[in-house]
Amino acid sequence: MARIITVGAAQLGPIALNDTRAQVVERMVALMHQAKSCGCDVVVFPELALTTFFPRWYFEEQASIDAFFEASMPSSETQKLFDTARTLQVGFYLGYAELAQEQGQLRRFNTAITVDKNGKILSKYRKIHLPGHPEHEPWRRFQHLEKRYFETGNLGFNAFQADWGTHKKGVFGMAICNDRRWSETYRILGLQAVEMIFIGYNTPVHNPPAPEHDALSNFHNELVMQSGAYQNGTWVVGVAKAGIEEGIEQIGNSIIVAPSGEIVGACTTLGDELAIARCDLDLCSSYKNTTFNFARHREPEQYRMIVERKGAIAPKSD
Ligand code: CDT
Repeated sequence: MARIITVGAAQLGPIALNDTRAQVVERMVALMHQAKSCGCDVVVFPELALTTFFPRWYFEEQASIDAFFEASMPSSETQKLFDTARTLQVGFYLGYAELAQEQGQLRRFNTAITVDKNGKILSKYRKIHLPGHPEHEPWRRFQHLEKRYFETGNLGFNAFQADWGTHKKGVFGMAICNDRRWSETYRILGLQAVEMIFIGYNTPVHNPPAPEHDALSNFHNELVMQSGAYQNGTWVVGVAKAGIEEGIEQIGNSIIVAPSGEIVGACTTLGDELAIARCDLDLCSSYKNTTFNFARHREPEQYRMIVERKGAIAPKSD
């Protein structure tokens, strides 16, 4: 019996600086209702889905920064997402800025959670690859201050079991935005036999340090997720916060990628939109048991020796 998960890529259009959480949650709940009517088991929302992509702005006051963070999840403003999950029996992946209290210290992470059909948090991930720069760089048309506002995630890439219903059990993983450009993200999850990876993102079309990449931003978006899916025999669901947000153009191009590397579902607008696909998790084994049978064909000992011999880690630069 096939294990079919119907997944929704719940893309969001722009969120303005002064939009309230309640306004955004209403838009998300509308997408969840649409997802329910399409038979979805789970929907994937973008990275930092509850607010505008605030790392594009330099704020001096910590209080102004903290206004974008959630000190609890669910909070009074996000509780409606959890209630809707339970009522509709539709799970979700949600990206948000997390203000955590750990060992008596306030810590800030770019975080994602996966929530089951009963509104229970199944797993939490904190973004590991933080792009951008830590200091204000006034030459840029806009900033990318993730290295200033967040700490590197400290939870690792942990695949987890999720059971979305009869014949709907599988191994899932999460990543956030820039993580999708790194092969390690997929491979660490692939080594844990992941069958579907959820990824939310906010990607400006313009990359100030490398404007020559701008015209390739959709191509690169597809390239990394398609190759990550194929090379690890896993489904990948990548979802954007899209469109012109606070004057900055962000890519859409939310896609659902099969273990073959083929795109089987895609958003076509830059606004709130749901793309769906019926994903057979058993398709993963066709790749995991043949071309990408890790136990048979990977050569980790060789890789280790090559790295040790050549010192093959590139020096750090911007
Ligand atoms: N949010 C995030 O991680 N965005 C980065 C922009 C980097 S500039 C190419 C991304 O990798 O999409």
